[in-house]
Amino acid sequence: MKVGILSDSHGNTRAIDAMLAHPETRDIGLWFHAGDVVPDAEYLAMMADTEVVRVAGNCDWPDARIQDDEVRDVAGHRIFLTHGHIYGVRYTTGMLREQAEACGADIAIYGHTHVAEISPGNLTVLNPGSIARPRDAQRGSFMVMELSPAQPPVVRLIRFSADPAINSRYGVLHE
Ligand SMILES: [Mn+2]
Repeated sequence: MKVGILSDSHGNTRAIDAMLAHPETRDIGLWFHAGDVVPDAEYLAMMADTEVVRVAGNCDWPDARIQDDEVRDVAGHRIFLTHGHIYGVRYTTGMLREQAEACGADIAIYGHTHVAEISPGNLTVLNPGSIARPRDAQRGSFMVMELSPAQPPVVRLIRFSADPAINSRYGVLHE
């Protein structure tokens, strides 16, 4: 199962359009949006015609239908999704890790920092960065993850720009 991961799109649907134009996104069966903002997750679900698991970020309006955390079982893995601000991720991912492990997750996804992270281990911790307002590079980023039962997740960070001229200058990086 191929899963897409993004966060912190902050209303930039042009960046979502550009992401969906990337060939890596064609066969994604499920998306995770780690918050900021939920309407973007709804836009993505409509444009990709795929379910998007979403959580509330600190920039999202309170909505009883949107939780702070979601837990989803996919292809033999348990994924914990949260924006991260309620776990203080700007300082440490310790509290986030504890909560994910308490849920029995082997993969934790968060956002909020706009800085991408891939930390493998018994608990794989992932932050896709921001597709709209990156703080770790000039260009935004998202992730694709291949999940198979009893296999560690295979994760790739993809950097791209919504501006085709910038992509042709730098190429689309796979990290
Ligand atoms: Mn945030």
